[in-house]
Amino acid sequence: MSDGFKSGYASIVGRPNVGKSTLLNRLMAQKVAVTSKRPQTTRNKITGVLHLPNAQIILVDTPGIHKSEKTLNDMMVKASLSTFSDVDLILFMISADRGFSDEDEFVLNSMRWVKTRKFLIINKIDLVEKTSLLNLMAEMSQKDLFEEIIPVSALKDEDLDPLKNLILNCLPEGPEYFPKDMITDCPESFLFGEIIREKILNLTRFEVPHSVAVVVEDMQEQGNGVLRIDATIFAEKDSQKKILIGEGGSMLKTIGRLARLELEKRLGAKIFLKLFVKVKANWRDQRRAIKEFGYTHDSF
Ligand SMILES: Nc1nc2c(ncn2[C@@H]2O[C@H](COP(=O)(O)OP(=O)(O)OP(=O)(O)O)[C@@H](O)[C@H]2O)c(=O)[nH]1
Ligand SMILES: [Mg+2]
Repeated sequence: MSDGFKSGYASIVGRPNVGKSTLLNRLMAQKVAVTSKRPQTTRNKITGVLHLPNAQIILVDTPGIHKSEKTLNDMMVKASLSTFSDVDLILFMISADRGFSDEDEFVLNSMRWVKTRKFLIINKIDLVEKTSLLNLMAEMSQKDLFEEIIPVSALKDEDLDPLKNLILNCLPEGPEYFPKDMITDCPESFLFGEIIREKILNLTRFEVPHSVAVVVEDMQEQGNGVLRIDATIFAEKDSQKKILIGEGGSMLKTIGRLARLELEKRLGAKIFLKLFVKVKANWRDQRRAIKEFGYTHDSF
C-alpha cells in the first residue's frame, strides 16, 4: 500500500429509472453501463473503477430496486441489496421531478437499518424549479439518515468533482484493488451484448424490452482488420421474435446497424455484427437461463 492511498466501494442504489447508470457513466467519463428511458434497464451489479491521483473509487451501479413476481427481477433486487453492507458508502438516488415516492420509500426502508454511511443524491434537477428542489431537500433532511444531500443532474452537470470529493472523503486508506488500466470488471463480451440490448430497449415497446436477453456467442478477428461478432437475441415468445425481426428483417437491421456503429466507434475497428433471434419461453423465470445469459448473482 502506498502512503496515504485511499480506496473503497460506493454503490449507487435506488428505484428503477432515477439515473443511476447515467451517473456512473458521467463519473467515469465513459460508458460502462447502458441506460434507457425504460425502468429496469440494469440487470447486474456493474463496477466502474475511477482512478484518481492518490485514490481509487470503486463505483457499483445496481439494478433498480422494485417489487416483482419474476425470478429475474427478484435476482436483480437481491444483487442491489447485497451491496449494502459490502460497501463503504451507499449513494441513495431519487429523482427531483418525481419527488420522494412510495417506491423510493420501499428502497429507503430496505437500507434503513444498514450501518453503512449514506449520501442522498437528488438527480434530474434540470427538470425542476429551484423552490421545489429546496422543498424536497428539506423534506429529505428530516429523515435524519443521510450525511450529505447532493443535488445533481447526471445528464447535464459539467462538473461532478464536488460529488467525487465528497465520496473520496468517506473512503478509508486502502490498497489499489484494481490495476490502472482496468475500468470495469465486466467482460468485454458482456458489455457488447448490453450495447445491443440498449438499442432494443430504445426501439421496442410494451413487454418486448423486458423480455429480451442478448448473448455474445463468439468474437473472431477476421484477418482483414474486421472483428466478427456473433450474438443471439433471446425473446420469450414467437410474437416478440417477429417484432424483433420486423417486416422483411427491417427491425433487426436497424438494431444491428446502430449497435455496430457504436461498437466500431468504441473499438476503432471495422465490425461485422451477425445477429440471431431465438425464443426461450419464460426464461425470466428459469434460474439456469438467467445464469446462462450472464445475469448472475453471488448468492443466487
Ligand atoms: N433530464 C434528465 N434525465 C436524466 C438524468 N439522468 C438520467 N436521466 C434519464 O433518465 C433515464 C433513466 O436513466 P438510467 O441511468 O438508465 O436510470 P437507472 O436508474 O440506471 O435505471 P435502472 O437501470 O432501470 O434501474 C434515461 O432516459 C436518462 O437519460 C438527468 O440528470 N436529467
Ligand atoms: Mg441502470
